[in-house]
Amino acid sequence: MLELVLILGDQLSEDLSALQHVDPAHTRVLMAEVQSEVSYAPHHAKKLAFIFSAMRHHAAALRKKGFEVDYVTLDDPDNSGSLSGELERALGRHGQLPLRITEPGEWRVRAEIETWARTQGTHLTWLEDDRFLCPRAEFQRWAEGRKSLRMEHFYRVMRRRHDLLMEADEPAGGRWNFDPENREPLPPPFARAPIPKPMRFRPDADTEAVLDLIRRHCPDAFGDLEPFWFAVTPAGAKRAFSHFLNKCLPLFGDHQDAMASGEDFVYHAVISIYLNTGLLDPLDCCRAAEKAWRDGSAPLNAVEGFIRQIIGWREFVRGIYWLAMPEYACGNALDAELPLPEFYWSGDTGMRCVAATVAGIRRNAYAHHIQRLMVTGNFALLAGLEPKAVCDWYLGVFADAYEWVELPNTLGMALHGDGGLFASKPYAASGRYIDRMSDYCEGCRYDPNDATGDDACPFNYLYWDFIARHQQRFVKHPRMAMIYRNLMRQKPERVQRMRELAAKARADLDAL
Ligand code: FAD
Ligand code: DLZ
Ligand code: SF4
Repeated sequence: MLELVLILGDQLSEDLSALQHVDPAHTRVLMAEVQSEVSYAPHHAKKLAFIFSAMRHHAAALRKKGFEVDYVTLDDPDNSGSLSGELERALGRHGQLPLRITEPGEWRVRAEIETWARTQGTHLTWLEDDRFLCPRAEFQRWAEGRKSLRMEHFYRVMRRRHDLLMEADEPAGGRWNFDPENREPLPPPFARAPIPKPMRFRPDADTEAVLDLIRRHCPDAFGDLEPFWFAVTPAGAKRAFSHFLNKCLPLFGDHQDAMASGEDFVYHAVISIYLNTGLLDPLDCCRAAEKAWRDGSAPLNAVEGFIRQIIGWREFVRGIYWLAMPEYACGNALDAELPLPEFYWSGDTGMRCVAATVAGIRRNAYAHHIQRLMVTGNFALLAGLEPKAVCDWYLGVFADAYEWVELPNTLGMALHGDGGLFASKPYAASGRYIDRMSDYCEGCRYDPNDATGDDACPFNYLYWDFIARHQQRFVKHPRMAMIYRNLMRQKPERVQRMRELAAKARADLDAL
C-alpha cells in the first residue's frame, strides 16, 4: 500500500525516522516551499535561501535513492501557500493515502497538520524525531517531580548515557563542567593570531536558482542575501565541521564567552544551522570532538564546553519546550511591554556593542551565544521589551532559529519571561560585563565606567533601573542578595539619577 511522507524544511536527514523501514516503491515523498512558512516569522533572506537550497538538494538525494518526490516550489502557480494546502493537493494527485511524518520541531506546525488530518479523516502516523538524543517522553520522566529543572543535572545523565568524556563512571578530568575556564576575553588583535573564519561555499547552480527565487518572492526580507556561503548538503556541512575541529576547537573553550569587533564568529563552530536541519548529526559531532581530545589535538575545557552545549543545552531546551508548550509562548513574568526598537533591524544606534551585533546578524544571519544573550538579549531584558516581539525577532533573524530552540533560549534564558522555569535568576548585566568580555566599548560614544553622566553607558543605568524596578520580585533571591545590598549602598540621588536616565531612554529607545 502507498504511503505519503511529508518532509519539512528542517528534516533533511537521509535516515529521518519517517523514511526508516519504508520501501521507496511504496512511498510518495512530499516537500513544499510554502508562503505560510516563509511569513510566520520575519526570516532573514539567507535563512530562506539556506532552507530552500538544502531542501532542493535533499530532494535530489532522495530521488537518487529511489524515492519519488513531489517537490513544490514557491514558483509553482498552483502552490496553495500552506503545508496543509499542499497535503491536500498531494491527496488530490495520489488519492487518499495514509500520512507518515516525523514529529515537527514546532508546536504550531504539529497543530496545523493534526487538525488537517482530523478534518480530512486521513490516517496519520507521527514518528519520534530520533535525531535528538533524549526522546520527549524521557525528558518528561526526568522532569517529573523535580523541584527545579537544571541543565547541569540533565547534562550529567546525558554524559553517562552516551558515555561521552567518561572515565569509567567518573567525568574525564575529575569535573563535569569546565565553564569557569570558558570565560577568557580575547587578546588584542596585535597580540593574537588571526582567527580562522568558518568554511565558505560557493553557490552551485541550484543555489543560484534559489537566490533568484528569494530575490523575486521576498525582496523585502531582512538581511543580506549575498554573499551566500552556507553549505547546503550533508557533505558540505561535514567539511565545515571538520574545519572547525581542526582550526577552532582548540581555542573554542578559552574564548567561548569572548566578543570582538570585526570577529563575527570568534572560535565558534557555526554548525547550528546544519544540526537543526539534519545536515549534521549531534552525536557524531560530539564523538568527533571527544576523539580530538583523546588524540591530544584539543584541550578538555574546549571539548567539554562544546559537548555540553550539544548534549546538554540543546537537548535540554528542546525538552523544556515540549514540556511547557503551548502556554510557554505567552510568558511575560516581568510584565515587559516596550515595542522592539527600530535599531534591532537597522543596527543604527550609538551603542557600539548592539550596532556591531546587529550588523553581523544582517551579514550572516548569525551571532554567537554571548552576543545573543548578553548584548541583544540583555538589552531587551533591561529595557523591558515585550517578549513576543523579541522572540519573533530572534525566530526570524537567525538562520538556525526554530521555535523549539529559540523560544526557551529567548523567553526563558535571556528575558526571564517564564519566571525562571530553568534559569534561577535573570542574566542581567551592566556595561562592565560587555567591557570585560569585548573591545566594543573602545570607541563607543558611551562610557562603560559611567552610569549617571551625559555619556553614561545605557546598559549601566538600565541595569540599576531593572534591579530597582523588580526589587520586590528578586530581593529575597539568595543569588541576588549581593546585588540588592549594592543597590542599597548607593546614594539615593545617584539611584534617582540612573532611574531618570532609564525612564528617558525607555521613552525613546531609538534615540540611543
Ligand atoms: P557553538 O557556540 O559553537 O556551540 C555548538 C553547538 O551547541 C551549537 O551549534 C548549538 O547546536 C549548541 N548550542 C550551544 N548553545 C546552545 C543553547 N543555548 N541552546 C541550544 N543549543 C545550543 N540556538 C539555535 O540553534 N537556534 C536558535 O534559534 C537560538 N536562539 C538563541 C536565542 C538566544 C537569546 C540565545 C541566548 C541563544 C540562542 N541559541 C539558539 C543558542 C546558541 O546561541 C546557538 O546555538 C549558537 O550561537 C549557534 O552557533 P554555533 O553553532 O557557532 O555554536
Ligand atoms: C523555516 C521554514 C521555511 C522558511 N520554509 C519552509 C517551507 O517552505 N517548507 C517547509 O517544509 N519548511 C519550511 N521551514 C521549516 C519549518 O518552518 C519547520 O519545519 C518548522 O518550523 C518546524 O520546526
Ligand atoms: Fe555597549 Fe555600553 Fe560598551 Fe557602548 S559603552 S559598547 S553601549 S557596553
